Amino acid sequence: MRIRLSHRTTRPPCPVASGPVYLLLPAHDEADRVAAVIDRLPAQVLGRETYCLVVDDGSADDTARRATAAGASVLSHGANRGLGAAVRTGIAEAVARGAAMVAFCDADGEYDPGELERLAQPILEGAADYVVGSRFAGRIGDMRPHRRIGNLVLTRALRLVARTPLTDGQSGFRALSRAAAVEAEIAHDYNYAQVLTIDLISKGFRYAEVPITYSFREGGHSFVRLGSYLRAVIPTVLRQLNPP
Ligand SMILES: Nc1nc2c(ncn2[C@@H]2O[C@H](COP(=O)(O)OP(=O)(O)OP(=O)(O)O)[C@@H](O)[C@H]2O)c(=O)[nH]1
Ligand SMILES: [Mg+2]
Repeated sequence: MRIRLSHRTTRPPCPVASGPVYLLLPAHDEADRVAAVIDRLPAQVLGRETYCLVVDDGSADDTARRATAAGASVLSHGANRGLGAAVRTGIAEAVARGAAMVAFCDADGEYDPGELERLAQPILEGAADYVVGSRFAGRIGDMRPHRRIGNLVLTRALRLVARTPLTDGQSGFRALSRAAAVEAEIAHDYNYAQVLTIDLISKGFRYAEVPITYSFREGGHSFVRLGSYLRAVIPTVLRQLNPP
């Protein structure tokens, strides 16, 4: 049984796509926070128009209405399917709408869409296909101590598994070139953090990191619980590493 990716392959880089930039926000019960996140999206990055797409994953609150009022397009799952499923839905929709690049971040205000250009630059200049905003290479305003330790331990594990010197395996702010977005497969509905990175690196897409700013959510509820997190992620990663 494999516990690491086989040695890295790289594919010939695809030309940079033309078209707009999409910021996707997976959202579950973020009515009080989502509009402020949308408001921080610049109208353009590097000369490209930006659009905001919110995937409302069965929220019981007013998330969809508040996001629409703030100017985003809203896709609704109707029922709660999970963060991985929501990002999968949003990436497919952005690709269908002609995105040159698809970025996504939490809808709870922990990440700043004002920093989108940092993630966009390597992609729109043709230097990378998959860019992760690293909190540990950037500035962390507030992160609970047990979260910090958990993030560092899981990052170290992913670094070994993916054979990539990454510094933030669980970042919630990422961007994909159009080519990477077309081929990305999120292997389970639960989340995307590890499975998306393994998927894109195993397909030979070029990885890059940029420093970003992070501060812990000021309201609402986190869905992350370590026990259920590991029970969901570990079997899926092992299946990814050991395809039939
Ligand atoms: N689609 C979907 N999104 C979710 C679900 N649970 C949370 N989210 C959203 O996914 C993003 C990340 O979830 P969080 O709970 O913030 O996860 P986290 O950032 O690791 O945890 P915190 O640091 O505590 O916020 C947020 O925008 C949530 O609204 C869910 O079941 N489905
Ligand atoms: Mg969050």
